[in-house]
Amino acid sequence: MAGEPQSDCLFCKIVGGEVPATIVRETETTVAFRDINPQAPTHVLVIPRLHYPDAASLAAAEPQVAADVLREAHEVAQLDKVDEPGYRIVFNTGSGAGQTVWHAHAHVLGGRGLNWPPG
Ligand code: IU
Repeated sequence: MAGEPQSDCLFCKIVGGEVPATIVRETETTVAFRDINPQAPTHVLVIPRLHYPDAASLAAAEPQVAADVLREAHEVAQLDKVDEPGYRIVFNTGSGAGQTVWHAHAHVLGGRGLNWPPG
């Protein structure tokens, strides 16, 4: 059921402590951890503790938690001191956009020049 932990979801296992991750910050509603395959000096994933398959379904069902994810993304950027000159928050949504893990997550990327348009 939406919002419930999924036994086959890697990020639910990280939330549950069954799979190790390099945790950066935790709140009542979110967990932030370093991406296992970093694409920038700072590459942190911020996820809701609740399982929703993507950012859009999270925002529709739990708008406050979606806002928590955004707030935490900025906290992480400040913690890693990449908030200046700037950082990027990415929600890959759908396989065509490169989404591979079906538990909503924000990528927080910073610490190097970030091109636009993205690849
Ligand atoms: P995507 O937007 O769904 O493609 O992002 C999934 C991310 O999860 C991707 O950057 C992976 O490197 C990352 N990741 C991870 O940090 N730890 C893991 O065990 C696995 C994927 I599988």
